[in-house]
Amino acid sequence: MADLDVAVIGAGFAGVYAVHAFRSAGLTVRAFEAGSGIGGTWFWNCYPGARCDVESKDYSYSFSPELEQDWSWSERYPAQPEVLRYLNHVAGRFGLWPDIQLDTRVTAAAWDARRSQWSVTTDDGQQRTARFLISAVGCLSAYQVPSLPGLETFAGRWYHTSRWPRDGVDFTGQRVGVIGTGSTGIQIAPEIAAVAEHLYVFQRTANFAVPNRNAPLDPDWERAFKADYRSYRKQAQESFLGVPITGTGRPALAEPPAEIQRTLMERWQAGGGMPFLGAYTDVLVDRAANEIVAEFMRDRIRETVTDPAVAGQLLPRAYPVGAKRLCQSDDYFAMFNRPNVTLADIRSAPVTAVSARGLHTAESYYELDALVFATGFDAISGALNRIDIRGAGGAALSDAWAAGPRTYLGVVPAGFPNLFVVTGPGSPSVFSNMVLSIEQHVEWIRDCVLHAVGRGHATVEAKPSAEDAWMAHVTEVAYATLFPLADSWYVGANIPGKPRVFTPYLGGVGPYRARCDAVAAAGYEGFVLG
Ligand code: NA7
Repeated sequence: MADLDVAVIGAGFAGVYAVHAFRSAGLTVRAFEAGSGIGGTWFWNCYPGARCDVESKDYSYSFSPELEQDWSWSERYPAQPEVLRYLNHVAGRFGLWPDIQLDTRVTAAAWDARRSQWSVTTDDGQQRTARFLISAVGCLSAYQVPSLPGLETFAGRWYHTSRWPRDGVDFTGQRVGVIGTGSTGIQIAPEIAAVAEHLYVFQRTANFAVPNRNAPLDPDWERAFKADYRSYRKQAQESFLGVPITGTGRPALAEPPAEIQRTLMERWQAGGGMPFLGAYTDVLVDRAANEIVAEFMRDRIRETVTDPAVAGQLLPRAYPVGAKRLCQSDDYFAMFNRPNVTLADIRSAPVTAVSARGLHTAESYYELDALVFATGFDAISGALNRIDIRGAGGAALSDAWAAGPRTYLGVVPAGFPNLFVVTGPGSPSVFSNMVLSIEQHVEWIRDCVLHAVGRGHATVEAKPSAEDAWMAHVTEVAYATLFPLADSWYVGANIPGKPRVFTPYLGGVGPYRARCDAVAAAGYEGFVLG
């Protein structure tokens, strides 16, 4: 008899909801969380300026109408501390703490075929057994620091944004370098510029960013919105991104140029990436349409940044807009008008070394007191690959995923019985409102487990043929778009040596949910229940 029905790895949005969902279904469950608090990515990424790029009304659980009504978000886009407060509120409100074990990292998990259970090892030396194992490790949790020669000799302090000191860092009067200009770099740089003596932004790839137009939420708006929250959530579930967006429904290439400019400007003024990119139907599938939107955005940089040479370096040209995660910021480009900010192009003059007092590039030397890595993550598969997971016959998950991560239906890797991956490779995950996709996955996994247990089955396995067919479908959909053209973390291009495979599912949240439901309704087609 296993210690637990369900063991959950991680206690971010996915792990917290999994504890609630399985416990409410009458199963014993325990989440093991490496952090000293819950929140996952929202726990670790506590750097200044950290903010969600999905609106708070969407980036919140929908499973409880009462929670939805009681909780009030203070801003349109929630800042990291507020997201963390929300998750702690949820854990308290639903009494989840007894089933969440903090400060405990899962280091290994092995399938015991004889007993049909997982044996889960944690870094406190304990071993637990569970009938089902659920990965809730998140898509962006395995952070990466580039290996720069001489970094160990640096006399100042260096930080990765995803392991930010919880007491904060005072950069007052310091010369600070930030490496990385993705979503994180773009959020943290203006915060540092506001206090540092000088900020050097080391840019390898110029990025697109739309304004947030973040603002406090008006209580009257909130009251009116909440009166119909249920039907809004339903629209979200059926939508493409997990957020209801109203586009024009027309291709840009069929629109008069002046009309395109008017539409884009209207959406630019309103703020937010999804409505902006979703204005026209062809922007993410047609190079020419994409270029119209890209040029509109370059014009906004040209008119914001006063030094034309700096503006020129900031113009993104390396990839189609949207093919990397679209950044959102109200103040990033204007920051370059400050006298204490310097942009350094490390594409043309790469970093060669770090020494005691600063950073060397092929062209210059920058004296620094502190260095900040906003260099991202070994995304989607990195966190799971760092755990020694052994499935049927002792096969390692990291071997099964050596040519790229794979699952059937975005949730179950073939060869790993009773292992479910929340927002796994092959699911909409990072191309959707994550909270909504997490809820959909957790509920689907719960129902699958209850179906198996209720019929006396000990195991749920994905057929290898079903996994092959699903991943072929994921690839086919992706290659009908412009997404694979960018060297992004979506394809693993940010991690040296990682196989270039596009694994998020671009078929849309609504159609994906319908597919998952159809598989369940057909008695879990593509799975073997043993
Ligand atoms: P990202 O989006 O992966 O951005 C990382 C940034 O760091 C990006 O500008 C990279 O340049 C740069 N980078 C990475 N490695 C290096 C090295 N070795 N040298 C120089 N520059 C480097 O991570 P974020 O944390 O900003 O955002 C991750 C997600 O979190 C985001 O998409 C949202 O969904 C939330 P590159 O573009 O690769 O040339």
